[in-house]
Amino acid sequence: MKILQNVMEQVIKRNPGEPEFHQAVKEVLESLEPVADKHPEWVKAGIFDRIVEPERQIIFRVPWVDDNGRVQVNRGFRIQFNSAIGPYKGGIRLHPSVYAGIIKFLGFEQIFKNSLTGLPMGGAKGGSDFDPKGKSDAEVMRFCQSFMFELARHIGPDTDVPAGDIGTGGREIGYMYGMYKKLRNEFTGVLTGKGLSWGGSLVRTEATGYGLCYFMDEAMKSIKGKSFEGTTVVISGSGNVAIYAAAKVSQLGGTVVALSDSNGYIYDPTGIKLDTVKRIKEVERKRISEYVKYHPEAAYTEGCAGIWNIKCDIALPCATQNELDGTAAATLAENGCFAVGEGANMPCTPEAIEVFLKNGIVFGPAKAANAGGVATSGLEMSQNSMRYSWTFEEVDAKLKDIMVNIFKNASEAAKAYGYGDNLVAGANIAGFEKVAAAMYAQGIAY
Ligand code: NDP
Ligand code: 2IT
Repeated sequence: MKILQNVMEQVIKRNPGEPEFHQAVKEVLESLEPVADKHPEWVKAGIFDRIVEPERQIIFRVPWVDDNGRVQVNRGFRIQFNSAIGPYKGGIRLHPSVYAGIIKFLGFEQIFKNSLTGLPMGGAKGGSDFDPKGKSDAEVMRFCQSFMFELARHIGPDTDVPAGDIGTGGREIGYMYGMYKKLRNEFTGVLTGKGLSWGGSLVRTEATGYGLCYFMDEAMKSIKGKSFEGTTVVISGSGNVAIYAAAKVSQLGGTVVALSDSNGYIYDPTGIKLDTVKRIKEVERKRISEYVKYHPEAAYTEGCAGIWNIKCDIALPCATQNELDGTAAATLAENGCFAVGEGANMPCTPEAIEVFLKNGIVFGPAKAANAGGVATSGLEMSQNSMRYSWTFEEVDAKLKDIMVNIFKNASEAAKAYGYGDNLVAGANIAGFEKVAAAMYAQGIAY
């Protein structure tokens, strides 16, 4: 449709040199063609033109002092993309690759993901080009405090509620929360992923990985009559999402044989021992290569891309964007892989997704499949507002319900618009329709 092509051209013109953002927008707009046909009133109200332009973009200086007394300067971002259905919500990424294009792609995807959860949350993302790797706890603390010193004035429990992402876990959320509280003199639910003794929710740590497995379990069951039971599973990454996806796969009867980090991957045909991985990654903060010291039956290979050559039934990319390309997808298909679930955000390239869809592989797109993290953040916000805590079982049951519902809504939307079992289109449409209706109802002032 000409109108959506014009929107895409405008995005490229306004956001030059930001290929990740272009990629994320292109995929969504392509899915939305039949929605634009069905809703000329949304086209007329400029919903498509408005939804690709962030409501607000904040870029700021983050100065801090390293352990040698030297002043370091990083760049901080918070992109508040859309608040049509609730306060802005989304994680903070700390990684040297962070620039506006990464935060925009993540913030844009977050709009639809948050909508899919069924909870009242708008879309945002933040971060910095700060690299936590190799930094002392004290350096990480000084960075986080400086970052929050500026960010605090732009966020609030009813305005914008950040959380974790790559490089931001419990430690970083703690340092940021401490600074926010000091600046505002308020104990509120302004961040999620907090510690359990100071307002955090049970299951938030496990939520993204667990949710990914709940989603894929439902999708495989409905589309192929299959489950995790007895399968061999390859998972990339070895951070928060990868570790708890691996834990849930084991609980559901599958065997995880590989994990990775940005240096390389481990292959343990007897099944990865997760206690060892947790100790190496969560406690010691070391490289995944250490694993073979404790388990000599496993092999370590330098370079992370080769992980997709391992024969498996199910692949769960849980590291970073564009980590699985068309060639890797073709290898997975040839090796008999029947399901792929995106734990990371946009880990599969458009060429890879095409291979999966053409080969009838059950494909769970990130917006739907990894929404369990932010959904449980939404549950943390609810508990904070009530000043109450649900049990592990209560939160886990709600998470599972939400993931099953996301599958149902994405699947129904795909079918309703003639996309069959294409959950990419289904998730984009189901997520979009709710936000578009809210924007339409609220008028054109923003
Ligand atoms: P972590 O920081 O805990 O772990 C990230 C993992 O991915 C590490 O193993 C890291 O390896 C690897 N990785 C990061 N960047 C790269 C890169 N450029 N190339 C290769 N490997 C890389 O982050 P999370 O587990 O929280 O996040 C992983 C993915 O899941 C991200 O895409 C994130 O946006 C997404 N996500 C996270 C959610 C959450 O709740 N945390 C919710 C939904 C999605 P190394 O240590 O070598 O850098
Ligand atoms: O990509 C994501 O959904 C997250 N990093 C989690 C965001 C959140 O607010 O919990």
